[in-house]
Amino acid sequence: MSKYKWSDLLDINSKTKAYNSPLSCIAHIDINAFFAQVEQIRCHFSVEDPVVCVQWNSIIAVSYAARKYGITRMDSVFDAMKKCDKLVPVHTAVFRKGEDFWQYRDDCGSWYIEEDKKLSPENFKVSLDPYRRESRKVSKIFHKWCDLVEKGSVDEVFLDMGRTAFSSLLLDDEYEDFVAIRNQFKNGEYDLDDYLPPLPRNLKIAFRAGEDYNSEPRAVFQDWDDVIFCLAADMTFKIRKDISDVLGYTTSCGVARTKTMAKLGSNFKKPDAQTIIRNTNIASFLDNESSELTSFWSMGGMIGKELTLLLELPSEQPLRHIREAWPVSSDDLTAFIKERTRIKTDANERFHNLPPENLQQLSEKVFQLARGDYRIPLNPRPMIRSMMSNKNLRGDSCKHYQDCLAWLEVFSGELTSRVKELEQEYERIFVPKTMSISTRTSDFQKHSRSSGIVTAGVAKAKDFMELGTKLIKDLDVKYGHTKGFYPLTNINMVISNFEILETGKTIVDMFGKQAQVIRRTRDDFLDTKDDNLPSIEEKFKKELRCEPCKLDFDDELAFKEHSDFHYAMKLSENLNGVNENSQNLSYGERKLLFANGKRAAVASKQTRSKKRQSTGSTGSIYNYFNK
Ligand code: DCP
Ligand code: CA
Repeated sequence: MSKYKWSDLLDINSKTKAYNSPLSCIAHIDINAFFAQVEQIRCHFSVEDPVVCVQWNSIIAVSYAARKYGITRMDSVFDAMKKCDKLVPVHTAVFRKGEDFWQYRDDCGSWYIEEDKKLSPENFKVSLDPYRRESRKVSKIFHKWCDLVEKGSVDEVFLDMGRTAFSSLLLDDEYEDFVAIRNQFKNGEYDLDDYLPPLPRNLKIAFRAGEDYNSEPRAVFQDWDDVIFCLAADMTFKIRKDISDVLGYTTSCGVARTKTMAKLGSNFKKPDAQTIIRNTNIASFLDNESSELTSFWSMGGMIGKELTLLLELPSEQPLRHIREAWPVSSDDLTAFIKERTRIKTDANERFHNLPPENLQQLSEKVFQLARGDYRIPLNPRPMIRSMMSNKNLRGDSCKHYQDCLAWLEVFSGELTSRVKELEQEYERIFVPKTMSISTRTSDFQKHSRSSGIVTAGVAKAKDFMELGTKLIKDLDVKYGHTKGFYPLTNINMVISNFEILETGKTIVDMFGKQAQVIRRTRDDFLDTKDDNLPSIEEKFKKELRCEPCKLDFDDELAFKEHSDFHYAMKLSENLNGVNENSQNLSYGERKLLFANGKRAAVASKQTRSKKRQSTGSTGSIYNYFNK
């Protein structure tokens, strides 16, 4: 008998419940030596060429071929050239001062002898746009395969593998090992509180060589979680192959039950590898692979260091110590942390990153992290709050007002194209409402000015430049004549307070409650004459359509009544059963309920009993999804 229940399994088929299910399965995928791979592929070098991506004299990404020479990000390009005489340094794209577009200047860089090829930071600004573009291409592939993707950074994502694993196990016919459980599921011969059946004997599925972290080693397939990880690993392999086939990038991947464990997994073997940390191997992974509290993402900074000190964690197997010293609940750990904080405070030792009001929450987190059980949901659409274009200035590159304008030109160009990219990514219009310009003098005096952005429509580079000019003028008038203001050491432009407007007809609010979405089309804003703008009411009118019934409504009340009718019907079907032709089912519900063309009458909730249901019914599923 399995230790997991049917409800645990069904939970992974829900985007909102999956991360919390005992059968949760998360993948983390990170692109190897990202910027270096982008440059290697763009410039048609081979994987064996020791490419490094350079910003001025610094190396910001090291290809795995270059790592063989002991080159790291800490080396300057000159140090790296000493370590490897075949080194292939490639400089990032750059904006030239006074221009609002970026360019690659592939025959330039600080390592060239000719002065005019040196790309001085006084006259150029690095552009990371090419990497963001590649990142978006990779994102598209992730979204093609997976319905819940969280972008961790420019080159890493978390994927909730719940639905794909669920489908592989119960809906697809690809894996012949699972005919029995699939039939049990399709015929509704289970109750949500039942334990899952034992694993079939002699499973044909298998992990690829080296991908199952199994240092002890333990039996590979003990329960359904192992099966789910294996099916998910099959899928992440396909996703990674797709990325490599289409875009050429190699990636590393981790698969585990939580985001933090999956991230440790992807970091474990690089490049071009995947590591699966099954639930049974979590403790041995954490203890045998030198993991510390600070190894966890979000614990890497001062909080992790202060906690390590406060808890007096040993240098050997510190996480095992946490599990063994506080075996039962995080309450004991909280009490311990509180007591230690009191003693340390009395001794005048301060822990600035451990405020008392957060201790309970923090100790719960530590308790769970040490067990590989810190569960947090994936956030598919983090809300964009602001966007900055920044330039650290050297020497005399910004010694008067005109120089400031030349940099504002660069910032306006960069921010406009970033807003456009954001619009393409989210299929929404983003209108920033606030701008601020900040400056820093050589004696670290900071000044800034901000203002609302008033535009007739979509903000354009010209608007940013105009407002930026006004703001910098204010600063110049007030401080420009004071000693030490020029030359500036930093100047930046920040746009924020985005209004997000819908471009299409979809009614899905991508940002949930994080932002207010207003429904208009981009064309509305590109129209120069305000008289041409359709009113919001008119726009809403066009949206009053019931897709299942293919009916348009003229007024909102009638539309609402019609929607209420569907809602009532759905409730009724939930109680009394549904048939395949119902207009109240979503595509997903229909697919799930009537998979493979099998017609399934749904039993009513009232007749559902604790007992197994008879064949021919998938009542539990439907009721379950409608809870
Ligand atoms: N990056 C940077 N400066 C840093 C760290 C990173 O400019 N201090 C950029 C360059 C990297 C990209 O971010 O290519 C992704 O960072 P990673 O930490 O993921 O490093 P890499 O992808 O380069 O290497 P790895 O294969 O170890 O992930
Ligand atoms: Ca990376």
